[in-house]
Amino acid sequence: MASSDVSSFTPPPPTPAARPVRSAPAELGRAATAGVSAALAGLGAGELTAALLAPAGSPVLTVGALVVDLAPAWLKELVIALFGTGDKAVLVVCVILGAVFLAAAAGVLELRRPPIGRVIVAAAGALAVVAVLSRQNTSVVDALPAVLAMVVSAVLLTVLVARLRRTPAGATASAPDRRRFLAWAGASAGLGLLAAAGGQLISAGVRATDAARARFTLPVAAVPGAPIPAGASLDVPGLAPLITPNAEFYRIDTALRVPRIDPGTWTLKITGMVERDIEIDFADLLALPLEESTTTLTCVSNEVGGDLIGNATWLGYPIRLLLAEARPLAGADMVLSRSEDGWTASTPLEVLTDDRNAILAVGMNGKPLPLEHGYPVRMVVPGLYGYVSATKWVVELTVTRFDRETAYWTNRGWTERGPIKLSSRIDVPRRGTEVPAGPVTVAGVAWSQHVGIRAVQVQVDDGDWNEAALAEAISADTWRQWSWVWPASAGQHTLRVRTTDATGQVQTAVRRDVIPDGATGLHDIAISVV
Ligand SMILES: Nc1nc2c(c(=O)[nH]1)N[C@H]1C(S)=C(S)[C@@H](COP(=O)(O)O)O[C@H]1N2
Ligand SMILES: [Mo]
Repeated sequence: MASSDVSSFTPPPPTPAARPVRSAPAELGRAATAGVSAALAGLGAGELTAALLAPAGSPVLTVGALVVDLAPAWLKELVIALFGTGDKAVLVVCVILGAVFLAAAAGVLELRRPPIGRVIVAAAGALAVVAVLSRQNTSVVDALPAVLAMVVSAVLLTVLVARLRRTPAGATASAPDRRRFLAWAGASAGLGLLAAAGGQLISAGVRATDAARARFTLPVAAVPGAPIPAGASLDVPGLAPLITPNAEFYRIDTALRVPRIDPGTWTLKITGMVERDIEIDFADLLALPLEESTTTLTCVSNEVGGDLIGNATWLGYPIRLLLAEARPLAGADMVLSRSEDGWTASTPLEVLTDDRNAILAVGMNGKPLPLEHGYPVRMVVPGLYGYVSATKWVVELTVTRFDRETAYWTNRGWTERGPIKLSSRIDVPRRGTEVPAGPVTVAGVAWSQHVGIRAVQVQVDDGDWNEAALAEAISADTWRQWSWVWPASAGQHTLRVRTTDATGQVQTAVRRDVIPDGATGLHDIAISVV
């Protein structure tokens, strides 16, 4: 019997007459939902990327800033008059509402007139890229969040609208295709909102850190550093300044994003092979009698003649005094320091317990540590290359043994111990420059941290070594300036420098690469005298 046939219970396929239902408000609503969901996913991806990698590239904030720049003065005044200090929030809400409206339109158009929806997404993305790049101090990296937002939105818009087309018009809410579309749209929007919220949390942390650093005034040193003798600094233009300004101090680290640590939550743990675990917070540290000391930091990757070296006056607390409270156990020979972002350095325990100025530093040249130099707290250890000692953003010291633990760079082929090698550099005249014949001042720096410099000599071509005049020393832990007046004769010449440390060891001329424990060889420069 035909009437008992199961097929008679399935709804008939839509007849051509049913087609116009595609334009039903419900259908358009779903298309708008597709557009908005795709846009939320894209914006979330963009905001999270910005928070992680390129804070200057937040699509919402840069488009907002562009709107501010383009808005007529009367409108800005009106917004400020109406909303006061809430003006920024109003702006952000307006940008988001604008984006939602545009996204809904893009969804509808992508369904009805493809690919206009995608064209709208691409145009919005291009606008965001222009907004980013038109700001000062932004680079191509800052455009990444906007590009990513655009790509994610466009792909999801295509996917969602394709799903929508597969949904029979007028299908019930429980139809599988309908449900699948709603699941996709919901997941896109949900993940986007989550990512955006995550990005907000991260950048709120950033703002809190910056504000805390701005409010923080360094305590006065309980123990002032050795005074810097007037004669330590030579007045030679072009010579590296005795104290390196913070803004010019070399920066080396593995941090893609500079860690932002709220000093209110910062703590340092001393643990491992100790009789007593210790944990101190920032207020505890600042309440200790802080000491000032001038120490020259050097990177093991500094090539002969390179500039990965800088000298600063640090304010901090001796690590040996904290270790003395923790009481390292017999057999321990190393301290593994760890930064907030998981970087590690292995420092010989004896270097941190002898009487040198190995400190937990909070101040650099009279200022709180700059963010990129380790705010709020870093290690500074005279005599060792940075990779085995100068942990920035430090949060943990584990007392241990070299035969038990290894550190970030020692896992990558660099040696376990990293004493800084005796070295010297010519700063003036600059390599490759022309100087007039006659007396020419040659000057530079020499260093052998924690040992000290006894002499510097300069050689012209293959002639005799000439004694340079040494500037006064601050201490054995800092570099020393030197100068020599060269009676220069016309022609092409090579100037070469070498130094002798306080123990009488002469700097070797043997050229070695920076791997695995620091470069050796003499710095020379070619000069033409006219
Ligand atoms: N957290 C952390 N600390 C770090 C590093 C790093 O990558 N991460 N690099 C070290 C290296 S190799 C050097 S040479 C010094 C450089 O310090 P500066 O950037 O303040 O000059 O920091 C050291 N401290
Ligand atoms: Mo380094």
